[in-house]
Amino acid sequence: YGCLCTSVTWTLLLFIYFNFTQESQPFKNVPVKGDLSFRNFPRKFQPRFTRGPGRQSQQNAWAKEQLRRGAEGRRGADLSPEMGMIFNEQDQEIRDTGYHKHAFNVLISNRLGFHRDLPDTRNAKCKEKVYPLALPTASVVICFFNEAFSALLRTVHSVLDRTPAYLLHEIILVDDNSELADLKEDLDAYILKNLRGKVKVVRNEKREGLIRGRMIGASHATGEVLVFLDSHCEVNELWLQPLLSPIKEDRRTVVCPVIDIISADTLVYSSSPIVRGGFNWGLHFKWDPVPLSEMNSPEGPVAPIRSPTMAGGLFAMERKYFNELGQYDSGMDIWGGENLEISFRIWMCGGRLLIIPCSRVGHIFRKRRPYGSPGGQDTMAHNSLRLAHVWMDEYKGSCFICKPLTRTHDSLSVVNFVVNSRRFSCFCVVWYFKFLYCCITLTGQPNFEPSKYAFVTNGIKSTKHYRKGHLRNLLVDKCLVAQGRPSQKGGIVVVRDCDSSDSEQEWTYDEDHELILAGLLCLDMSEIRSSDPPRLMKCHGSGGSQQWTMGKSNRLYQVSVGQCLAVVDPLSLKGYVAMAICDGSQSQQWQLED
Ligand code: LR7
Ligand code: MN
Repeated sequence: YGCLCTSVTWTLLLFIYFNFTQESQPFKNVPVKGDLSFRNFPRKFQPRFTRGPGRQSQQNAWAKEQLRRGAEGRRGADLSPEMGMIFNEQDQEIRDTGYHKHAFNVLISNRLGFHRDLPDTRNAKCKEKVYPLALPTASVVICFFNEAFSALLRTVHSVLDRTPAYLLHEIILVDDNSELADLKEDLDAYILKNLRGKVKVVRNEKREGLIRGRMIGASHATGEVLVFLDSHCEVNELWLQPLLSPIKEDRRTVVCPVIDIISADTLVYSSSPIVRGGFNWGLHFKWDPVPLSEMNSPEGPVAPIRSPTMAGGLFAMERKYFNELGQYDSGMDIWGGENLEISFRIWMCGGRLLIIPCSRVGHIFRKRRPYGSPGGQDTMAHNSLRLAHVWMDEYKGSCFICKPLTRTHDSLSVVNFVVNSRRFSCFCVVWYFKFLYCCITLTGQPNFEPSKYAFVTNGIKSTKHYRKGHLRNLLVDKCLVAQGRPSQKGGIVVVRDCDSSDSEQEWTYDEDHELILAGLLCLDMSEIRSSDPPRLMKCHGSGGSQQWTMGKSNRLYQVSVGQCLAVVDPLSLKGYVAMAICDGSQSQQWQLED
């Protein structure tokens, strides 16, 4: 009797153990590198599964996916497209409000957590370089306004994970009076629990904008060098030493890392080409190719590059030099223009600005800025006007031709800043154009024709591998076509009777995972509302909203939406299609056939 009792108890215990642990810890048995398991993240960032019978299979699918990616480590370059998969309404909600508030895929950002591996995008020669051990210490200053919590924390942790402690004096977060409900409490709680003593938070009582925000951050800093970062960055391997070492050699050197690209739709981290900063007559920043004359250093591809301007968000500068040079123009509001202004000031007043190819930092490039200015003003125009009045001298006129509106602005408020800045002995703008931007034409005007600097980013399409054919839905046995003309931008797609002789029904599926109808437009998903149907849009070649994967069970999976293309109502003659949670049903099965 005793024996029976013991074995019943054991069976019961085992039963409870397996069921309970399997349910609450889906990744328990998954061997993964690093901390791939979501159990390590705050509850809020763990994937959510629907209750009920489908739960186990969702968890299994996730676990399998983790396993697949775990084998490679969670490297930013080869994230699985399934990373954005939508399982339920909560996922949908996180994704849609994320795009709305932050203009990038917050669902994937949350799933990535606060740490991840990144592909080492440096030139191989960088690994041979040695840097002095004794370098100035750094205060990293990160301003943020309504940033997504996971992106902000990944920025902070990437710095902590990849910076030698003895060089990292402090991290200062400047909260620019963010309005998001939980951000303040979440951040305070997280720092108290995990980052006490490592990260300082400074809070602005009113919205100041990133320019005054950085000045406030700098005023709290006590390290020798200020390093500014945006709040949605990830620093790469050995990023800081290459920045500090030229500053140590010459304190009037300001340095920028190469800004690698983190995709807003997929969070994939990829390498940027080596380019330098320029600008146009509208006083907008742009990238220029590096002229051959600047590339003849014996160090070759890893040598620092002189750059006329900086992008603005990511740079390092000796703290005392930042103060001596006059910090920023505190009359500039919210966003824009400060990067060109400080660039001109650095060069014209005896400093230099370098891009350091061996230092790499990724930045999430969003398609739009997710915030405005408090009064709705065009702060870029306001700030550019100040910049023109302070620095453009005889070239002011050229700027105002481009931006006639700004001419009417009151220029008195800049007088103080001019007087302050120009108390240094600074060169005039002609010097800057002639000796730095080196593009004075015969007429004496600086030459910024865009065509001269036209920059080829994409390879030639015709050399790509692709598949061609009709896209037949297996449930209704109809083909995906344009509702109107296939050349009509913004048009929706529907299913109609297949006609194999009709070239307007022909899709091309290329290496970039684009679906192109009749060789004209790409099938594209709106970032804001994934409940909108996909539309035909101009191909942009940067993945995300136009990236579709085919394969597994014939589904057409949209990477940035995390859903599958489905026929809405099989019985309706309208033939509408829409995105839906992938469920493997026949309405979601498509075949590309010749
Ligand atoms: O009112 C604000 N208060 C803030 O604290 C507005 C913004 N911010 C914060 C914001 O949360 C972010 O961390 O300031 C930082 C920069 O703002 P973004 O990310 O909206 O700017 P951006 O990346 O679109 O713009 C680029 O140009 C700006 C001009 O004012 C700044 O210099 C940004 O730092 C700069 N970003 C980069 O250089 C990254 C690479 C982009 C390129 C090319
Ligand atoms: Mn930014």
